Amino acid sequence: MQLTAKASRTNALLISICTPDFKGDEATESLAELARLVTTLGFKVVGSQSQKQSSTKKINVLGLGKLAEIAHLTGNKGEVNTEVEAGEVLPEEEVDETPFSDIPSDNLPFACADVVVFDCDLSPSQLRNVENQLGVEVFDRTGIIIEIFSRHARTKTAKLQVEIARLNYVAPRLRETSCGDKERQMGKGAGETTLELNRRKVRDQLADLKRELVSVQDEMKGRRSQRAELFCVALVGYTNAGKSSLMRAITGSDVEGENKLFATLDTTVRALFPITQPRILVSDTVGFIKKLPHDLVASFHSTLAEAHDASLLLYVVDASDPSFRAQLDVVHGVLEEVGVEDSKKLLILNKSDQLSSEQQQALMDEFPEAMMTSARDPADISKLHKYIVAIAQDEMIEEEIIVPYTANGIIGEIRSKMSVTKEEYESDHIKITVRSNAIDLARLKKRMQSL
Ligand SMILES: Nc1nc2c(ncn2[C@@H]2O[C@H](COP(=O)(O)OP(=O)(O)OP(=O)(O)O)[C@@H](O)[C@H]2O)c(=O)[nH]1
Ligand SMILES: [Mg+2]
Repeated sequence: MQLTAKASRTNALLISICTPDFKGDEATESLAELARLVTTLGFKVVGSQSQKQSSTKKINVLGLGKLAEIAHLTGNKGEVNTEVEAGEVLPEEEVDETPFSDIPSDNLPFACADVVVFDCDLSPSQLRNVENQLGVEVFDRTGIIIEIFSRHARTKTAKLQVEIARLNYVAPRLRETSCGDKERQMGKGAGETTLELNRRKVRDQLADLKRELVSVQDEMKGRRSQRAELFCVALVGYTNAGKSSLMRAITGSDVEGENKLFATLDTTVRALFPITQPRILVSDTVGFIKKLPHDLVASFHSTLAEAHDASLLLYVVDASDPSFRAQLDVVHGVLEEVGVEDSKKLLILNKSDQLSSEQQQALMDEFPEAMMTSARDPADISKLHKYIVAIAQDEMIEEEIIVPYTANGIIGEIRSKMSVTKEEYESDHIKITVRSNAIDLARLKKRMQSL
């Protein structure tokens, strides 16, 4: 599925299905997040509807009365089937309808919603049923997230990963819409239906993309192993928490940070600035979200490999967002799923400039180990820089090295790669005390033996 509606002129109506497992604040916050996702795509949210159901699995998702109501809001372009189909569970559980939630209702009555977006995942047949009856495009949460990822992917790896996830999402939907179409087409094999042809095309495309991805990933692996001996810090966290902003501030780089969801899809690696000896690397990673489609999690394994290799993980949260605790759980969940073991970690309560001093104090009482920052405050950035340097120093070993004056180039190499804490000049050698990681030290000793 691809968004065909023209984003700039698209009015979106959001639908929330509240179930016994998904209701109250959780459902309200999730709907607000869906509104942000939909806005990120350039749609205009014109309103929302929510309904209580026992599950999200009904063939029409909504009760028939609600469906007719929504059909009205979308301009009655489809045909609501009021006949109850064989096997359909009657909507007796359909109680306590909430006509409108607090998502923008200023445009109500809806001029007409052009698309309807559900805050849950729909099966291909549910999508088709609702679409037929409403006569407008219908999206589910995963479809919207995949579309955002498709639009924001910049590097080859991210594009390949997202395209694989998109095709996996599209494939079953393709099957449904092509069902029963026996028409012959160019390129079809003997006896092959359009459905089979389309399936084969997707399969071939997926195989090509996966092959390409493997070769790109091998390259990335090579680059990562070259950096293996350096101390690496990874910024991880929920989308929009401020990871890229902090990254930009502590590395003096121009990494993109934007007020849109999933601004970053590619891992960027930069050196901590002001530069340290040896260099410390910082990587910015893809942001997470609740109900991140499984395929996307899988496809971002390699992107998150940076976090996997990091010696220090900075968990960034937007402390001004009341739902940051739940967001942090999501981050822990995804990192666990991709097998990132917490090496050392620091919780960063970001966007502190949005909090009163009382709120800041309460959070520090709740999270005494955390660091409170505003990516906009140079003093906080310098505090974070110092913290990272101190942790990196802790990881290092201090050692005294005797370098004869005849050992050409070695002194320069030591000074450029290691942190020198003391130099004593003797008659025929220099005694240098360095702090360095074990790998660099072992390499240096080997090189000196061969002199
Ligand atoms: N007020 C305030 N805004 C911040 C702060 N840090 C980041 N922001 C804003 O929050 C928005 C999101 O910041 P990003 O740095 O793009 O967030 P991110 O975590 O990289 O987001 P993704 O790439 O989507 O995962 C931007 O509009 C930033 O300007 C902060 O400390 N205070
Ligand atoms: Mg970012």
